[in-house]
Amino acid sequence: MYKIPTLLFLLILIAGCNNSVNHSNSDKTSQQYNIEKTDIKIADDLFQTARIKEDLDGDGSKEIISLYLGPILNKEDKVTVLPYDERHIWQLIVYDGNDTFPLFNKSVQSDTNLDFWIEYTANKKEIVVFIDGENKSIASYTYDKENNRFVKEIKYKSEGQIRGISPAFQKVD
Ligand SMILES: [Ca+2]
Repeated sequence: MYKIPTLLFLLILIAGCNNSVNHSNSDKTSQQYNIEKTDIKIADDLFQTARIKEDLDGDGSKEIISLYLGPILNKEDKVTVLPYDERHIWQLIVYDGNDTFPLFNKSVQSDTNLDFWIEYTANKKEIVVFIDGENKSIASYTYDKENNRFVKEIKYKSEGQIRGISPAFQKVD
């Protein structure tokens, strides 16, 4: 007797949930991706542009977050970034002991810039990645302790390029 109304209620509930996901604000898109630990070798012709130590998973020891750019020419102690077919490679890697998590690993147009920083909220630490280039986006990466992986969430994305913006950002309180 109760099965059909219960099923109907569930179907309405599921339809309602889907509806709310599909009708997100068009100015802000939110997409989530899981980043599993993956063995990765850093190519010799990549240059480390930034390195931060932070305890992202709360186990008391700090992970290393490294940003690489390439390919480069390292000649007479002078490092030059070479556009290869008008493209650059950016890699953002989290090292946790022997585990590596490639948060970002892409070949992009050579005028693309990438910067990252850590945002501290009450109960989590987010790695925020800002990409300015053929496409620009702001994404956050948080550690998912239960599944030992990172969750990437694209907060904003757009086409076009920001010009003349200062590379130094400050958290807005
Ligand atoms: Ca840790």
